[in-house]
Amino acid sequence: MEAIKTNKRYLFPEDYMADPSVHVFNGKIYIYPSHDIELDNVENDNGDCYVMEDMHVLSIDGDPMTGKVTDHGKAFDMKDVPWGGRQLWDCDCIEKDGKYYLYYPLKDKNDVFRIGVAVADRPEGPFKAEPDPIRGSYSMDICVLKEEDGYYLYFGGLWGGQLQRYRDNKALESAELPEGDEPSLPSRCVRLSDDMLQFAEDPRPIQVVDEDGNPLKAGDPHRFFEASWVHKYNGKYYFSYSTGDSHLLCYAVGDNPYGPFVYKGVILTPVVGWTTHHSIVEYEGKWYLFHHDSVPSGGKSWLRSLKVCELTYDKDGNILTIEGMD
Ligand code: FUB
Repeated sequence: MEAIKTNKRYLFPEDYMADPSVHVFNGKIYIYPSHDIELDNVENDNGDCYVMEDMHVLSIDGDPMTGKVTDHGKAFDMKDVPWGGRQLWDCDCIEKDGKYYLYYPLKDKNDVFRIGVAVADRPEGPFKAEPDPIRGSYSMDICVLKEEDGYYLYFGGLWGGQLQRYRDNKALESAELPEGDEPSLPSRCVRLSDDMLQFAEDPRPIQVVDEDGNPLKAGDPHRFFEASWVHKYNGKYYFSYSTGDSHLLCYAVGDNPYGPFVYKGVILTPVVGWTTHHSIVEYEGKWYLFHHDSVPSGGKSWLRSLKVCELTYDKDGNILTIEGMD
């Protein structure tokens, strides 16, 4: 695959942060990242090296490539979550009627990922946690899409993200991870209730399909693994995601929030570090890819740094693949 080299900026060299969920609120870019913690290496397939406990909100004055980055300080801490156990992973935030809703995945006291909501009056928080997780929630990696008819929450991730423990929104006796030619496991999408605090329906599977409408296979290096993100471009819905163990950011295009989404290509080739994770945002007529890598920590996968670069579409709406290693 041919990848273009782009000018990239490390956004916050002062600290290790990852998994940027980015939105424009009141004309300004706000970043909702995970907050990595230094620890002895416990890298494994369960993601035990990702032990984040709190999160800060960052904002950028103007152009994301050059504007001043402000750290608004700690906006949320898992110790304020009554049901919380460990591992505060990738959050997202959305505005409704002047309130800001932070959706976060956190393991409960039984080490099972659930999704919680915390509410603030300002985009930078502080966010106050609701007393219980969302009923029927599971797995991790959140993205929220605001549409005219409501709000749609995307979630799910394999391996340490625990998605393989569920089918049809019910917990299995034991995890089942498809392999080879079996259909890959899909991300989920669910419409939120009017008060933004619960699911308004059962989560639905988000299928990434090939040009013939067949779900990508479990053995396909381009299949969904984690890090769902959805944005709109020219009236189409772009579902993008990480492929996990093949270390790509890929995308697929559909006609509505639930898909199906037809696989289109690679957004970002592998970066330094095991994980890759992102968001895609338009700001003042230009498009940007926010992501992370582990270059500044010398390749430690659990100590990641936030980056941004411009993202380009061709005349047919295809995203040009970006080189991850530069
Ligand atoms: O940051 C912890 C996990 O690593 C995220 O939830 C995944 O998407 C990966 O970036």
